[in-house]
Amino acid sequence: MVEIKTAEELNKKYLREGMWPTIFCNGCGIGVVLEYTLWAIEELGWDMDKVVFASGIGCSSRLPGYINADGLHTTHGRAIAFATGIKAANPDLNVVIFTGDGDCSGIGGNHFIHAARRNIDLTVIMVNNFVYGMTGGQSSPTAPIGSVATTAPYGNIEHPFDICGIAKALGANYVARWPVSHPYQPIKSVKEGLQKKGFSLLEFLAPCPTAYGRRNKLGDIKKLWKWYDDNTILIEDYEKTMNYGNEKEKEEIKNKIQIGVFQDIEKSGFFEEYEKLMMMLQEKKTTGEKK
Ligand SMILES: Cc1ncc(C[n+]2csc(CCOP(=O)(O)OP(=O)(O)O)c2C)c(N)n1
Ligand code: SF4
Repeated sequence: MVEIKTAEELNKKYLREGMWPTIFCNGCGIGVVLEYTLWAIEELGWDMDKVVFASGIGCSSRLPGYINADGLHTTHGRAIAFATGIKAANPDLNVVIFTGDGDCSGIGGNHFIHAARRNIDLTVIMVNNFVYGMTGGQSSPTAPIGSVATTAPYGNIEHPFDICGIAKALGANYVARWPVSHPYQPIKSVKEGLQKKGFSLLEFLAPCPTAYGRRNKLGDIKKLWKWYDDNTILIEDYEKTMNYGNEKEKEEIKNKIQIGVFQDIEKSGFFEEYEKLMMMLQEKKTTGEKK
């Protein structure tokens, strides 16, 4: 096996060069989510013939098209439903979903909720740029209060959807959130999510300079990327400050977005339970037992 050391080598191994250039604008965070995912797959040494990528519609949902592997570019919000079918029919495949915040928490919200509740063995990688990017920047369910969008010209008045909080509450086996501005922890976390049996959610906070940063006056690309460092805090640091910090310290972090691993458990998933049920019924059939 050739050892991959640089991003160029990584791209050569995993991407479809014929699909270049990508549709992504300068400074967009989506490509970085792809890089982190590919580094994680490379480090795991996965056979790409055993991986299928599924996506819905949106800028982030274009990702499977760039990867030299089987992929399904489905309809808006429905990637998880298609992915569930792929996994049910081919349990040996690793099924990875790329989705946007609009795709996953808006139009596909119900699919997300029930796949997490059933702990279906899928890895969902959600690129959260706070807007419906591809269609020009409408406010999405994850948009921060006060953020400006084409549909919220005076600032968003809705409470944002905490996708990690929901996945955790529903008992998904692995739940993590990272900004794309941090390289190492996210790659480690993607590896953990990919390997985990049951439902995994990796939420990536990613800049969309075109439809979000510009409208919210977050500055040039460099400043916009720094926003993600300045406005996020590790879960452990947040809890430490909230428990032991003084009032000023608490005030400084209270609106920051928490990042890190929110849940890492080993709960039995839908397919494992289904398999057990089938075996039990088969046994009853063999022994002639009625109930
Ligand atoms: C059923 C349906 N409704 C609306 C659209 C229009 N549409 C295409 S992409 C998109 C926005 C996607 O936003 P998001 O999922 O946040 O991804 P991003 O583009 O920000 O990566 C919308 C609303 C569509 N294609 N299909
Ligand atoms: S519109 Fe936003 S999300 Fe879409 S490619 Fe451009 S920067 Fe990225």
